[in-house]
Amino acid sequence: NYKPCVDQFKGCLVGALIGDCLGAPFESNSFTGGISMQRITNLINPLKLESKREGSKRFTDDTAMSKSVSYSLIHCGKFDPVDMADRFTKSFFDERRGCAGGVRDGYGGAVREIFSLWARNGINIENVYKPSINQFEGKGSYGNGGAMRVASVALFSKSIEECVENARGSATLTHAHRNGYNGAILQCLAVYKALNTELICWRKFVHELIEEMRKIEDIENNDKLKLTKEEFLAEDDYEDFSEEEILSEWTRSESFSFTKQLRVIEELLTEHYENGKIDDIEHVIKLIGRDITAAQAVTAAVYCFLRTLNEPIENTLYYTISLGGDTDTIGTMCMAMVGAYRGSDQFPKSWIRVCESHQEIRTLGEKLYEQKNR
Ligand code: R7I
Ligand code: MG
Ligand code: MG
Repeated sequence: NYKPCVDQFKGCLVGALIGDCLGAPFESNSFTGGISMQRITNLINPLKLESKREGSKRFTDDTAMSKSVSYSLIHCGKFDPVDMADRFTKSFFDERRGCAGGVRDGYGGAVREIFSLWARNGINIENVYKPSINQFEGKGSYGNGGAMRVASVALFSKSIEECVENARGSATLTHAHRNGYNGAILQCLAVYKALNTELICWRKFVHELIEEMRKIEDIENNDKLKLTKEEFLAEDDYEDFSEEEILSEWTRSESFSFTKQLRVIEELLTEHYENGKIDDIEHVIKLIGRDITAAQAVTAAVYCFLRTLNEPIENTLYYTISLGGDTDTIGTMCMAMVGAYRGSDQFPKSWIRVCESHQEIRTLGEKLYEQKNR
């Protein structure tokens, strides 16, 4: 029975911080192609960053909210929705007041409304989930915000079952759409497995995630989820749509499931590892995507992690950023997996040093380790 060490706990949170801080400058939300490797390595190769000031790369909402999740779990010793919501709200408004050096970048539009409602109405166990449930005509947000902040839930939880419950609960505070919280569950399970597997085999890793998500998404009992992507597309005329627009329709549809997208990941990885196919970023963008939905971003993070599993650790972030789109968030999720698997010692020192609050983040990893091993 494998027992992860403290460096993996630190690595998970430090990785998430690096992905956010170094991925953020590349974030784009328009339908543009990938980003060239040359541009990426020019800007963030470890040598280049050695000359930058310590802490000069600022984190965004991804890390701001992750910190609240970590502090809440450490303080309460369990997932407490009211305490967590309270920390999200305080951190959002404190930073807006300039307490931490000015406005924090990047919060989603819908999630800001939730903070305002919590601040106005007060937070208690009866009303804490109401704002998120009421969003988007009662459907809830399918943004990736529940998943982007879930890594420490994986460090904290002691079993798959605990991961599922805590990830669902913490994500639903702001993301009540099925894809919003199921994406957080998938991200949490991927980090949990990365942390607790001594030697990862990509095929086994994907298989196990498919089996877990099949149960969680309850595919067998939902007729819409039974539709394949091809069957879904056959129901309408998408002739004038670009491939990325078609993917957007699919990933926002009622027929989307993570289970199905994990099978797409499996196929892409087979092409890469077994058939020796040359990488085609545009192909990956068309099949998986990389936008602000949990549906696209979480699957992209899992794919990038497994695609670069045995390469130098820098390549994982370079590859992730090369997809373009929501680079800070896919970066933070993917690098949380890498860090949980390989430990914080594996990251280039200059990468850690340039990130804002890297000491504080490392300490949070240590505390979560101590809490689990007490
Ligand atoms: O998901 P969320 O916290 O945003 C996280 C992203 C990350 O990339 C961060 O780095 C940051 O850049 O933002 O915030 P939400 O506001 O819940 O969701 C993000 C956006 O997705 C919303 O502002 C909406 O534009 C869109 N969205 C939806 N649109 C239509 N219908 C989310 N859910 C829906 C929906 O159900
Ligand atoms: Mg962000
Ligand atoms: Mg983002």
